[in-house]
Amino acid sequence: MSLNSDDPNQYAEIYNGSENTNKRIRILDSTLREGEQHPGISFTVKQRIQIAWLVDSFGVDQIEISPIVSRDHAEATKTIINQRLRADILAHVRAIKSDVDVAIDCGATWVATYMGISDIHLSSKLKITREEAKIRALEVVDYIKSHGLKARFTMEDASRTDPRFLIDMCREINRLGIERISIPDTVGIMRPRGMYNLVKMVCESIDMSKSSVDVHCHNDIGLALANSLSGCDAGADQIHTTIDGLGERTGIPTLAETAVALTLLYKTKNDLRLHMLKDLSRTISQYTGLQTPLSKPIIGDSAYKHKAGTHLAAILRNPAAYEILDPRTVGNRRKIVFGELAGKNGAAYLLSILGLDTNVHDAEALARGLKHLRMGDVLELYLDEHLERKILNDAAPKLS
Ligand code: HCA
Ligand code: CU
Repeated sequence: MSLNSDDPNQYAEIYNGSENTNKRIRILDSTLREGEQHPGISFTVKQRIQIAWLVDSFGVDQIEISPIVSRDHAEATKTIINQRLRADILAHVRAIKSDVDVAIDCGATWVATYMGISDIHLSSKLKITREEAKIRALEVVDYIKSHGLKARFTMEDASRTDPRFLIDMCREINRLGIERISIPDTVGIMRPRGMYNLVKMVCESIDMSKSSVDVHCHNDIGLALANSLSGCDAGADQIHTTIDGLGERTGIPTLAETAVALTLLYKTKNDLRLHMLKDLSRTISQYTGLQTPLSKPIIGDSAYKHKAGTHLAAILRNPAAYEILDPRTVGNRRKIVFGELAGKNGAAYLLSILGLDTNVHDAEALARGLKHLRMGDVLELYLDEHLERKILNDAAPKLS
């Protein structure tokens, strides 16, 4: 960490600490699988192929898709596998041999299989005993491995599973030489410390030279990304995301927030093309017809919008006063709102960009006028590159 007196984030970095920074944390994007489980979403085959291309060129490590949902899901899976993208393509199926056969028919080289192993999933969903679940899981993993394929096994509802049974399952599956084990917080009930303890327990129970651990955290209380990062602090090395966080109910971590957290806070080595983030979100929203909330971090339209007069005054001198990164880094734009809170500094700036004199009297008069504006008729401006340069070079207009 460099203590450069010009770096406004330097003290925050001291509190964040350097534990696990630089550790390579991978991203699996599940927009095509978990994302399609979001109410009202169903992509066309062509859209699925385009999404795979996009997240691959963004730089994720793995892409997950379910071939068993329908014929056209299988077709999309097959076509995407044939594209020979850089990311691994995982066919996500139930822990049932006939499902694995569908994945194999699609030409999968990676199969991700899942089974609910908490007592409530075993009794209410699968209607089998723990012993039967274990036999089924081991047979399926064995079956995938006997085809020479790479495999992941998901301990669905891990956070609500009896730890003794969870450890037993993880050990047995690890012994079969599975490449990855996914530990999901399927219902989003963990707090960060809980996810840490859960993942640590799993990592300490298995031979990590054989299997690596994924975290898949649901956002029911809004803690999905915090919990995922905590799981990585405890030993996992891959986070599941979707574009805009789409998924069952309230979804999982967004690709954008995860990618920025890893790059900015964890300084994890990667070649993610962060500047694609806003466009990825825009494309998905066109495909789904769902509007991305304005306040969504990183890619929301208000993510770099400044309104209060005190904020404007500072932003006009140095945007880092209220921004942790340059919005262009993530393909977004800074916006200034000239409304009832703009104050005389904001008003003076508005006058200057309109090519008018910036004297105190006019600025105050304009600020008073702006006070009468209410939501809806507020003036909102993007700063084009010329104006952005002007801000940084000239700082705020001087009030004469
Ligand atoms: C599901 C369950 C899952 C699986 C996660 C994973 C979960 O909807 O099928 O395979 O890592 O949240 O447990 O999404
Ligand atoms: Cu899930």
